[in-house]
Amino acid sequence: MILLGLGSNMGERDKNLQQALGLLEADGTVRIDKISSIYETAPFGVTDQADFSNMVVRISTELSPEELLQKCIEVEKRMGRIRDRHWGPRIIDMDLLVYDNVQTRSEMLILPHPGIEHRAFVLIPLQEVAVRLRLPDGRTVEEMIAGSTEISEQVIRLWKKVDWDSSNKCFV
Ligand code: PH2
Ligand code: MG
Ligand code: MG
Repeated sequence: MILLGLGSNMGERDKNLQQALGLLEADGTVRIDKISSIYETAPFGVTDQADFSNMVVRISTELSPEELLQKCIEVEKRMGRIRDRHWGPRIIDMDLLVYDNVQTRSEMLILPHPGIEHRAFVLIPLQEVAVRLRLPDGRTVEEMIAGSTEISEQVIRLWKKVDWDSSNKCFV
């Protein structure tokens, strides 16, 4: 199971998510299998910035984890993302959360993503697309949500339920 987390808090947030998914699928190396609803979430970490739209998607690809990360960075660049402030406002952010059972800790890429268990904006949408997911330590998504007070303190609300139309590369 390969999972990506997407977020946007600049411009037309939902359109940005849609455009990112379209670009991700554009060259045929990535297929989107399931997408979560879009959630509106309070900024986490750096809090003096606008609310985010966040979602999680499950994909299939023959790309390696490093190639997939590169692809995500390319999409972010094509959409005009400028990396200035760490954790600051962004048009689009695409994070590789889980890649099958791969565990890695290189300078470029940590898998599974170390933020998963701390972030409601990842765990709540994850429930929709990956109920059966277990992290390498055996924990399920439900257990991570239930076992954490920090998660229940984060502000997150269901914003839009959407489906993905692969042939037209848009939300329906
Ligand atoms: N991403 C961050 C930092 N804080 N907060 C929310 N709500 N959603 C995000 O996607 C997000 C964040 C760094 O990538
Ligand atoms: Mg991120
Ligand atoms: Mg990122």
